[in-house]
Amino acid sequence: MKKIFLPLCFVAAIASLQSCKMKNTAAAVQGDADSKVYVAPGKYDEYYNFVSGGFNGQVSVYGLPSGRLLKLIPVFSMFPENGYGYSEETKAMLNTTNGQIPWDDQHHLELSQTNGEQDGRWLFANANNTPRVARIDLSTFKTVEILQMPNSAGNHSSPFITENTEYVVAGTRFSVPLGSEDVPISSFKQNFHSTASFISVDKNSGNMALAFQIVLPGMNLDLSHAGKGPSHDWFFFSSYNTEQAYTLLEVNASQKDKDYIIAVNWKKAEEYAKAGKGKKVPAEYAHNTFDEGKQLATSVIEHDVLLLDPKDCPDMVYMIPCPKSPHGCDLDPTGEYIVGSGKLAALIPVFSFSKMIKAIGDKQFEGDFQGIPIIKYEAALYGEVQKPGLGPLHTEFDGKGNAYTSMFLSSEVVKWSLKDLKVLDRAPTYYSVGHLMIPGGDTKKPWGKYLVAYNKITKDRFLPTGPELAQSAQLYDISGDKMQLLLDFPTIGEPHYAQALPASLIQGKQVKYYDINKNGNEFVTLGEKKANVVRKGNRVDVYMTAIRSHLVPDNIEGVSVGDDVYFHVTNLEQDWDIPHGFAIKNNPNAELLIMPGETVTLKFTPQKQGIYPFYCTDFCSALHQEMSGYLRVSPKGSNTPLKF
Ligand code: K7E
Ligand code: RUQ
Ligand code: CUA
Repeated sequence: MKKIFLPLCFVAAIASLQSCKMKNTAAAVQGDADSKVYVAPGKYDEYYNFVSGGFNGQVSVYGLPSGRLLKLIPVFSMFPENGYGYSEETKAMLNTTNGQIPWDDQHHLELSQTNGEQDGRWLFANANNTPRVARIDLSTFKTVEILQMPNSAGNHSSPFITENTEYVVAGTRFSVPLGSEDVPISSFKQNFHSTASFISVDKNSGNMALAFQIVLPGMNLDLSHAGKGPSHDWFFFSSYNTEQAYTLLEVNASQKDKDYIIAVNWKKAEEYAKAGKGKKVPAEYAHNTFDEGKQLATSVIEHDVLLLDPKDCPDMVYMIPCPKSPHGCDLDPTGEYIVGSGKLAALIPVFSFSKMIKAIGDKQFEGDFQGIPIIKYEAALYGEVQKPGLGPLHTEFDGKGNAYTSMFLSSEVVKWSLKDLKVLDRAPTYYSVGHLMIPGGDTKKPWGKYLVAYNKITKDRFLPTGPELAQSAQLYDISGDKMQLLLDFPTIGEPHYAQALPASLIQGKQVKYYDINKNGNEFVTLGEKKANVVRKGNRVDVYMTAIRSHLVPDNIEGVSVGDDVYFHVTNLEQDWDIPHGFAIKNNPNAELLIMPGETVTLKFTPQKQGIYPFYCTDFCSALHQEMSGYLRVSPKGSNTPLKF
């Protein structure tokens, strides 16, 4: 969430709030905060913290409690550090039905779960702009799959998962016509739809497939979370703009006093899909997978999708009124309480799953929304948290009966009790917190201990770096009754949601290098003696090896202007942390970074004759500077013989 537009009086109130906060930024840290975040040299952090990159399209990984940056994982953006999106092997990962899209907006992350607990297998990430969902393998920290969503735009309510990772769910923030119909924008009500996509995840391989889409009225699905325990079969979305406005949204989409939480019985939907209640319709979308054996990404275009219409599928979708333009939609660890965070509301409504089920049984409805029954507010309401603060956005849980809600406008984290809905504590954030995160805080088993606030506005928190600043995150100790601010740390891009898990869940299964004997890349070179250069027409394949401290072959002649030269570089090292790099002068496809045992390909189509030096870009040994060579490019048609 980047910006919230508000009535002017609101804005003025907030402006004064924020400016007074700015003056006492240093006052908040007390006690033994320093020792609680100090991770001595050579020691490890306790948690991995995966943080969405927002408009940088990547995922960053920090250690907690130190706040140290451990890695950037490229997902929806090309990445110069390791050649993601530049190498021939990875280009297809960014493929869509509109060609390669090299930069997206990444908002939410979810770690895979078994029985509602983190299992450390995969991390799912959404692309908000061009609707996509990615899967990252946590043994390699590599993006291994990206699935595009048809019939969707603004893939915001995504990628939230069901309790056993049966499905990853993706909901549409910007309603659009199904397919690519040419209709007037003013026909929003009749022609525009939001969709909830249910992507099945294979238990063993993790491979995703778009199982079905539920077609909903035109409105904005914002966020979501799956049920757990008693609510296992259900999935909950927040919605706004149920006014169905399509212009001047900041005013027109905030007129009603309530929008809705949308409750979807996905088990029922699954049964309807199996029973043939859906309609298969044409829809083109890309499905990209990275085969870790072949070390190659391929992209397949799918051609249809199964749509489920609530009109044909009774008892599948219900709506619960929720004040006012709800953003976060969060379920507590027991699966009984559903917290809607009305970003313009002065209270936080908490709904009860068991009351909701009873209300459905007793038909306690107050009409319908384009055919979807609306449950009476009071019939599903457990209670309201009164005066929690201004601008509630997101809620996480500590597993000890407490909820923590971020307050964008009053810049604070508010702790409250699920039992009696009383506010227990508040801690200021610097400034304007968006998401917050407790390790495991949206699962059945939160790990508690820490909370991180990901703030939207940084201002004076760090040394100034011109107009563009890093984003500010803040770490709190939540083990006691009162929250204690421990640490500020800068983050990359604009973090939205984040996840964290104990390091022990994934630390032991990290791949350290690839076994060269299992390298299934079509262009692998198994040993320097096999290094080779092969010409077919104007395509030249260079089978090159890299090992400390030379590239083989290191002199290549017989290439002409306009040839497509493919450097297939195999890193022969069989040891942890000995990558080699590869770069050649004047190549717009940039560079490579090759992990031990891996083969990666760089394409180069020289446009001018001359001598082109190439070299290893990663300082790999005392003779790293010597790890270089020359390519001779002759004029077109010169017939210089191949020599290497
Ligand atoms: Cu609140 Cu995109 Cu999750 Cu940002 S959204 S804050
Ligand atoms: S070289 S160690 Cu360019 Cu000095 Cu790097
Ligand atoms: Cu290999 Cu430097």
